[in-house]
Amino acid sequence: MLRNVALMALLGLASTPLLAAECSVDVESTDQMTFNTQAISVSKSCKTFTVNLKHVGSLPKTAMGHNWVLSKTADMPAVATEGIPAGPDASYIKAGDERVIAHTDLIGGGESTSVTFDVSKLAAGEDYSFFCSFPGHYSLMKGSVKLVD
Ligand SMILES: [Cu+2]
Repeated sequence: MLRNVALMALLGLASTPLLAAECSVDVESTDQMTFNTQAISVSKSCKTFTVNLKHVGSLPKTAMGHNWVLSKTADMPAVATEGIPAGPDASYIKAGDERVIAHTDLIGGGESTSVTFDVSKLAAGEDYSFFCSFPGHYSLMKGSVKLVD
């Protein structure tokens, strides 16, 4: 009996962070102009999805700033290029750019930020990407975002 209670408690502890993790992801970015992931799966069962972005490097955001931007893959080059004139204070995102589904602020070494978006903004069968819109970064800093069951 005691053993069962202990086992249940253990299972309860183990399952709580797992469930919580399903609707969020931790992404790290570096001084080497990389993200530590190339693919993010978003479960259809999530109402909202949160991306926690951390810059694990030490370079300032003026030299090696990073953000996390979500758009359709086909829109990525234009969103990144047209975002450059907006500058770092606008996170290199053109004001009112409706192709941007979600984005974080631009951060530098040692900083963290996050963004939460409605999963209903993603359509099944559409091709989405995440990327960094800091000038010149999206050629290396990008990956796929997939809506999954
Ligand atoms: Cu970057």
